[in-house]
Amino acid sequence: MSSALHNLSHVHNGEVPSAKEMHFGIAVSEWNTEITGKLLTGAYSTLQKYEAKEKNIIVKWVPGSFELPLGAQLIAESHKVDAVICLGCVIQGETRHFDFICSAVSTGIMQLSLAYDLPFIFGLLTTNNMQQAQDRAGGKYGNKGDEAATSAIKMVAMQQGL
Ligand code: DLZ
Repeated sequence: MSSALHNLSHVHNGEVPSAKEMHFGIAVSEWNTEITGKLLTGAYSTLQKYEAKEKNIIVKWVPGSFELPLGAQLIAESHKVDAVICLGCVIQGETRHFDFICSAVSTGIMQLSLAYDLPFIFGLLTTNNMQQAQDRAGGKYGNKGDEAATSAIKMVAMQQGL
């Protein structure tokens, strides 16, 4: 979990390999765009920081986080990608909607990874309020998009190295 001790934008374990020859998809949710736009900026710029080419990064928007697994699957089926990064922000409300969305998205993304033998990365913020989301979307705890991008690069390198 991100905190004062774990900044999402810092690479904590090992070096990040070059992404020069890698292809990425990014599925991003329109809900809480104020946050998800920043996650997208973080993920995109981090991929570029590690040399991914713009032409090798495809971005597709979906209506809400619940649609991220299908959106990611459609990207994987229609484009040559080595990994798909899923970006969304679910904020706790008064109803149990939060629990159902978070559970469905996390299970859906994990199932995609195993079914496709491809890294589908969980770049979802699941927070109690907007402030916690802002803190993790380029705020004091870094950017979940950065973390998702470095995870994607590391997993592609790991898979290609086998
Ligand atoms: C309906 C809904 C609600 C209440 N909250 C969020 C949220 O905080 N974050 C998010 O990404 N999406 C939310 N949604 C929309 C659902 O993810 C989904 O798009 C709709 O239920 C339609 O399937």
